[in-house]
Amino acid sequence: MYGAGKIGVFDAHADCSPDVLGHLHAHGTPVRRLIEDEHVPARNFIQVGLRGYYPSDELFAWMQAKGMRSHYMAEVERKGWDVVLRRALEEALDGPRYLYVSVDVDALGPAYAPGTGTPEPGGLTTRELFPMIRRIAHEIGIVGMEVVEVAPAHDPGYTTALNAHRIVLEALTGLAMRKKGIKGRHYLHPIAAGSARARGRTTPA
Ligand SMILES: [Mn+2]
Repeated sequence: MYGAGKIGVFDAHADCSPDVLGHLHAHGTPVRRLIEDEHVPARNFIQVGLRGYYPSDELFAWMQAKGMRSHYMAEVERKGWDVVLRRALEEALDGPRYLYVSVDVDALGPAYAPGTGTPEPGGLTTRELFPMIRRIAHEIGIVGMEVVEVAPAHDPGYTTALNAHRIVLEALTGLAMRKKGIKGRHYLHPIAAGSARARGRTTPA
């Protein structure tokens, strides 16, 4: 229906291996397949949250050569979340009109999402990810989204399920704001955000 658009991916892993133990279709290969089979141009892939032992130098080189736009946690460490968030939002606005968002729950650190197959320390916090998802849905608009890699068997405290659920709600909130015609960047309810109180109002205007 929408054709080849853009894909915004939140993930600890680049998932662009040519194969996993000889298997072409495995959880570490989908990005490679999408690009090599020309479903989505590489430059329309925006990745946020990459870290850990992956990718290898070889994959680094492949990703660079293809022109993927990848944001590693090292970039967050160096430049701060606000800068990376702004860049990723700009990239999401660039190019094709349609944006699909894929959230691998392991983009969050294991403190926020222990229930996943390949947890990777040092990830995003919920306070970083939630506004990002809401802002993408509101300011850029999305045609679809998914939250993947929640593993209930490893999630005894429901932390991962709660946060995965909230990721979806943040996206729905952004879509609702868009539908309602709320304009501007990083809109927050003035009372909830403290602005109304700062002006001496304690009840809704
Ligand atoms: Mn992952």
